[in-house]
Order: sequence, then C-alpha cells, then structure tokens
Amino acid sequence: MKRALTDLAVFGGPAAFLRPLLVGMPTVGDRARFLARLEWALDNEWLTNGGPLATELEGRIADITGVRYCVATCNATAALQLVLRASGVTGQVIMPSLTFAATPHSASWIGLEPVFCDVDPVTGCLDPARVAELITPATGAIVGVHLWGRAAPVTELEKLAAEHGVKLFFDAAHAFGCTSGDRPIGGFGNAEVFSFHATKTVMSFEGGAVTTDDGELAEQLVALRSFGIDRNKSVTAVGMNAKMSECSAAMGLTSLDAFGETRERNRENHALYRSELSGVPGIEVLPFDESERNNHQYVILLTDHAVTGLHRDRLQTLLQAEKVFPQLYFSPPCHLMPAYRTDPPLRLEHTERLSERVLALPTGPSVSFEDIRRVSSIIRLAAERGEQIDAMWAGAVPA
Ligand code: T4K
Repeated sequence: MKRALTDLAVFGGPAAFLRPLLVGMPTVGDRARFLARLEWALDNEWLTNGGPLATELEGRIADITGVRYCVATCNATAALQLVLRASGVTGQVIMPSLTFAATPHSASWIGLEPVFCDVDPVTGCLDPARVAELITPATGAIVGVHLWGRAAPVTELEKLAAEHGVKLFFDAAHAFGCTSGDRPIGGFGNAEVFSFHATKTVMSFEGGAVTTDDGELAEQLVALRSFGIDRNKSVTAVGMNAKMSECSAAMGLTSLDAFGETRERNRENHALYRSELSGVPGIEVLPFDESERNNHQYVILLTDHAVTGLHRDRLQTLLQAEKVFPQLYFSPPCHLMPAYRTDPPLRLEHTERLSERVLALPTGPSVSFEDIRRVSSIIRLAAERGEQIDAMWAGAVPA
C-alpha cells in the first residue's frame, strides 16, 4: 500500500496539532514601541525621503558598525546595485555562487557580468586563491559574501583588490552585528551592504543599508537612491528610487532595540542544537568561529548522505511533515540556477558539495528550547535510521 508522506509525522504526535516552525520568523521587538514610533511619524507628517526615523537608524547603524557613513535603502538588492553603479564598476564582478540570487542579480541587473568563484570548503566564503585566478583586465570588482554571518576573508580580499586595482564590496546581508576578529562587519572593502528584510535579525519589513568610510561614495549613494537628485536639487545622475520609508525605519529602530536579546537568544538556540545533535554520524551543526562575533541568525545543518544513507531533500520533506520548515540556504548555488546555468555547466567543487548538504533550521526568539529538542530528535532519529527511511520512501512515493 502506498503511504502518504504525512504518515511519517510520528515524532511529535499528529503533525496537524503542531505549531509550524519556520526559518526567518520576524523579530519585531516591542510592538507598542513600534506603534508609538509609527504614530509619531504620522503626527509629524513626514513619511519618507530621508525622514527623521530613517536618519536616526542610519546614525545608529554607523555607530554599531564603526563607520562614518550609513545610507539606508528600501532593500539590500537595490543597495548592492547602487553601490556598484555609484562606484563606476564596469565589466565583470567576481563573487561566490553560494549565496542568495540577489547577489548576482544586483550586478546583472545593471549590465555587469557576475563571475562565480568557488568557496572555502569549511567557511563557505570566497576562497582568495580562487579569486586571484579569476582576476583579469575585465574585472571591475569583487563582491564577498559574509555567508551565514561568518566573516569572508576580508584581509586577503582587501590585499588582492588593492594589488589589482579593483573595487571590493561585501554583501553583509547575513552579518549585521557580526565581526571579523574584533572588527565589526560594515567597515571592510569600499563599502558593505546589509539587509533588514523581515527575515533578518534586525528587520524593517523591507530594508537595507550601505556602510562606508568614503564620503564621496556616500554622497553619490544618497543622490542615486533618490532619482539622482544631488544636494543642490539638481538631477546630476540617472538614479532610482531606493529610499527607506519612515514606516520601515520605525520597524528597524524597534527591531534594533531588541537586537541584544535576539542575538543572545539565537546564540542559546544554536548552542542547544549543537549539543542535541552532537555525535550523530553524518550530521553537523556548523560551529561559529569563536574568534568572531556572530548574530547566530542562521543555524546551518550539514548532512552527509554517504554516512546517514538519507538524502538531504528527504530529511527536509520528513521535517516538513512534522511542521518544521528548514530552508535551502543556499541550494542550488547560483551558477546552477536556470538564470545563470551555462552549457556545459560551470563546476565549483566546494560550492556544490556544501550546497548539496545544507539545511537552515528554524531559530529566533519565537522558537522555544522545547521546539529545538523536538526538531533535533527528529533529525537524530532520521539520521540514525536513514537507510530504513530511504527504503520506506521508495514504497511511499512513486518514482
Ligand atoms: N544577499 C544575501 C546573501 C541575501 O541572503 C539576501 C536576502 C540579499 C542579498 C538581498 O536582501 P534583500 O534585498 O531581501 O534585503 C528570504 C528573504 O526574502 C531574503 O531577504 C533573504 N536574503 C533570503 C535568504 O531569504 P526567501 O525566498 O527564502 O523568502 P521566503 O518568503 O521563502 O521566506 C523565508 C522564510 O522566512 C520562510 O521560512 C518564511 C519566513 N518568513 C518570511 C516572511 C517574509 C516569515 O516567517 N515571515 C515573513 O514575514 O528569501
């Protein structure tokens, strides 16, 4: 008899009664404070175009990241485009493929060519030796990604960029409040870009920001995010509309107020996942580099099919049947997405290996320790009985 996949929901009682556990549930902070800020903005009758709340948020982000300038935007994807455009980058942009599609899209969308580079097999961040091999006269910039909040090799990349006279930016969408050593992410390269999307540790519904010490770049960004209107009210460049609204800024400030607590809670969640799943063959909760500060926004599980006998995708389906919804951050890697796939396909060994193994697990303040023990017990059981489950699957799901 064929069995439905939901029949596999046996670990926590009938799945129908379980609260869904998602990756990226919003961290709002003090809702009353958010609403008070919103009321204030409404009373103030200034709702966007560089309003006081957005300006306050920019100031606080600049302080936290230790930079001179912060330019808030409507999201990180637009911020990446603005930075590349404002810096006059042309030609090719070297970047990892193990990232969200927004990273290459931001280059492609403004007519630049993303060149995908392999990553370090342990950190998942750009491998500087591979970057060096890809630099040619056509290279306009390098974009590193602080994947899962772990710092990209900033020093090596800064050295490479300086040697070859190319610009260097960082996609820090995952890395607000993180450090490289004891230096805050935000001040590396020519500029860095944060995301404050609803799913991020600090969120503003939609939102982003560029941080930089380059005053000229900051001024250009301010103009370009607002139709290219410069400080003399003259349209001196072809800009876009990428401003942050006061509603988003009110949310961002409130979420930022709660950031200390959010990070601590995420750190505890991560530690609990690690201890609950330690010693399970073929399963690893990615540790964080103790010499860095992380926001622990992503709990990354790496599975080894060869050891567990259970494919990552089946583990994901099994968890879904238990109302646990992991995310594939990031699988497939960008170079294998239909939008970027070449024929024959580019091969990036370490990127593909990590991408096949990754599952991001639910975390955040609304995920309880009890939830984490339940999720971990499902994973442990599934990993220990991987081959059995695989065999059962063959009978459950038509090929
Ligand atoms: N660079 C990198 C490395 C990035 O990861 C991202 C974005 C960017 C650049 C660009 O940043 P933005 O332009 O967005 O500022 C989500 C986010 O939309 C995206 O911002 C984020 N990275 C990416 C990693 O995750 P999806 O396609 O996975 O979103 P979705 O709708 O499937 O939701 C993800 C999870 O969050 C689900 O478990 C549901 C949950 N969720 C989502 C929303 C919107 C909630 O619980 N509540 C919500 O309100 O992209």
